[in-house]
Amino acid sequence: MRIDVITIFPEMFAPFLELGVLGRGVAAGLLDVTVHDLRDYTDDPHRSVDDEPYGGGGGMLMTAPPWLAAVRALSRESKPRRILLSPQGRRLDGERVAELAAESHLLLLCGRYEGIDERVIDRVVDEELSIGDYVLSGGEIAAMVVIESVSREIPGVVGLPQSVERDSFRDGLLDFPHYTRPSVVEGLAVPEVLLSGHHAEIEAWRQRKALEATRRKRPDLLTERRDAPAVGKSPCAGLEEEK
Ligand code: 4FV
Repeated sequence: MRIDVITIFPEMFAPFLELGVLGRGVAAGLLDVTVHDLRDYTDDPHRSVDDEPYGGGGGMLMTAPPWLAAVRALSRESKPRRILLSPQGRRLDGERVAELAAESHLLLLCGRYEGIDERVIDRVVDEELSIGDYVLSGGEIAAMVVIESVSREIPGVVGLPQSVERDSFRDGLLDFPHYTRPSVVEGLAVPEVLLSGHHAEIEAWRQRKALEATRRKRPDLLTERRDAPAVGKSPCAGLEEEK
């Protein structure tokens, strides 16, 4: 997968693209991410990218010409999915991440200031995407959320495929609790079943705990599931909550 990012702060991405699971995926060529400076697409000596909003209202707005030039320049070879990170967008969720991971080329537009001239959206944006109902000072962090979550869907990026398979939300449930050494922490022991070696019992216990955690922390996920068309055997079937 190819991902291009347009921003006025390209330096924000360097460490993010070098470290951890994502860094290894990029180094292994499983995804190729290129970050572009919007100012390289300005044609004035001051490389300016913002101006005052018509109609007043304070703050500055990003002007259209640099964005139109940048997006068109980066859309010549292949037709990327052109995504503006913005609070007006559809909320990013696991389902949309999986869909985006099936694309061959993403072009992520990171706004700053009060936003971008609407005519950029009219002319060269396929989709607006939001990471949440709050206002950031820039789209860069939202773009990183997209890159990180989509990269985990690319085979080989996350070492153990089953650890992605078991990710929260994968089957609409939150994750089950995890434990590692030491076996006792401040008097709190690891649940016996996990030391039993009985894989079927461990699996059943994990399913029960995942359901319990979802009911307690995100009951909305269960209503979503209940309304979703029944596909195959529901993992909740016969799983009475452990008191
Ligand atoms: C945002 C969000 C977000 C709005 C104005 C950047 C800022 C500034 N992006 N999900 N929430 N963007 O707040 O994606 O230009």
